Amino acid sequence: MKPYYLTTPIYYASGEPHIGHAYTTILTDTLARYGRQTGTDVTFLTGTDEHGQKMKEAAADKKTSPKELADKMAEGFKKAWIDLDISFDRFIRTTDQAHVDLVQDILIRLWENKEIYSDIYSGWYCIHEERYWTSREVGGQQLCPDCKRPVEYVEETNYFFRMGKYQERLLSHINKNPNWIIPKTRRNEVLGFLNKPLEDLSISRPKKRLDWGITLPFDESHVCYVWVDALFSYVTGSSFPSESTKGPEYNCWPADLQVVGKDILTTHSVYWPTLLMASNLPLPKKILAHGWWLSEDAKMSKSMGNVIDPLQLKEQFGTDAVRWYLLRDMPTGSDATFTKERFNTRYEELANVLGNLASRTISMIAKYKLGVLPSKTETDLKEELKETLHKFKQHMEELQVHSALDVAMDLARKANAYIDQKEPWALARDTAQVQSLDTTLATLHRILTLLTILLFPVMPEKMSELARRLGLSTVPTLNNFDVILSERSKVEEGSPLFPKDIL
Ligand code: ME8
Repeated sequence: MKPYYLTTPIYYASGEPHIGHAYTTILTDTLARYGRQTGTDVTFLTGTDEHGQKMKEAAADKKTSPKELADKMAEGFKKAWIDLDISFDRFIRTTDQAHVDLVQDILIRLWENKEIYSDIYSGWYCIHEERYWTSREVGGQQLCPDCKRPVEYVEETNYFFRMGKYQERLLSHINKNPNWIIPKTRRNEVLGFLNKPLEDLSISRPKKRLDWGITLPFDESHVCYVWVDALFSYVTGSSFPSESTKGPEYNCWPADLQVVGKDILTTHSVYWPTLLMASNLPLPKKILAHGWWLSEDAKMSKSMGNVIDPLQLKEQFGTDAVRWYLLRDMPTGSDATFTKERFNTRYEELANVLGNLASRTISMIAKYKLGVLPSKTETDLKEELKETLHKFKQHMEELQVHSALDVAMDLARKANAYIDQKEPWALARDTAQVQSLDTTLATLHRILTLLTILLFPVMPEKMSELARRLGLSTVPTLNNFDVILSERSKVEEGSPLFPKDIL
């Protein structure tokens, strides 16, 4: 069976990783970890996009070569993802030889099958967005409609991919697969885009203007357009080289899920599937286009100079607090504004609801049961647990991570209310209530154990710590929950899981 293959965009290696990149990567990581917890074999790809004009200019600015800059930045991205506990299986770089070979193979195939032709291109080009625009799109002021920078006029021989001829096939695919692009609002945007005739796509740049890219195998005076090069990295990344433990034949294309920001939805839902159709390769099964992190209502981006460094946040508050805030505060698919106040509110929720539940439960088990609960104790709130699990799974399957987290926190709130209602401290004073005390504490322990499972994909470090304090050998999975619970040992008290003095 092919593993469940999911990808993040490959980020431009011309700039440092910022909170937007971190969000996409943490979101994908959470889905990957959740998949593994449900027993799915998961392969998770991320990487860096290292060719193109932007990269060349960034290198020139830094007085280095594009390759040297790419080497440095790829390491920086990898380190950032390791620091943020991202469990990627493979990191693809578009300068990897295997990728260059794959792109050239595909281009030859497309050229021989007459999917590519040469023509003169005249029009406007935005270096920053690495794309051409029509006169109508750039308007009288000649500004890029996306990044608002001045565009330049170019007239050059170019190679074009016959994208237009796939318009009907693409439309029919989108219409037949209502969940191929989610959320619905984004799907509608793509359908709107496809209402107009789909033009062919320029897939080359003359080397006299840009020499930093993959050479076209049928014309050495051109390099491949950076987006075409970058998109195929998902295919390169799906096939693992022979030194990998997974063996030489291992290939997990098509992707089961491609997570992208809404800024790059057209490239992923129009350019990409049509290129795949022309290459006789299957389409990804699903594309999730999430919203933007904004800073005072503007998109957070390096060029706007309003980015937040996720590693700095991590230094101050710890990895899990950053992961939690980003996933908890942004409804998957919509925009959200990053503020320190929201960060604090979400962190306080962790401390007051989950941290409080954990410390109350563990200290009561330590105090009243010398740290050990009798095995096979009856538990309450069975329906609530079942309901939580059901809803949590449903939200995760619909990729509504924030709603899944909401459901988990609701259970923690209910458990706190259950403590107040049961008053275990009163039960502990009455010898006739031993059974009732055991049931209450076992219920709380069971709920916390379930919460370690549900919240582990978002907070792997803290939930591992909580599982340890609950006397569990490891964070259970949804499949071995009862086994791990039955093997629990003594609970361990400790300092608060989410100390508030860090805020
Ligand atoms: O576009 N909020 O790379 P890139 C949320 N190399 N997400 C954000 C964000 C924000 N403010 N800013 C960036 C590229 N992102 C190409 C991709 S893929 C074949 C090639 C995230 O470095 C979001 O996922 O500009 C967005 O789509 C991506 O970073 C763009 O990263």
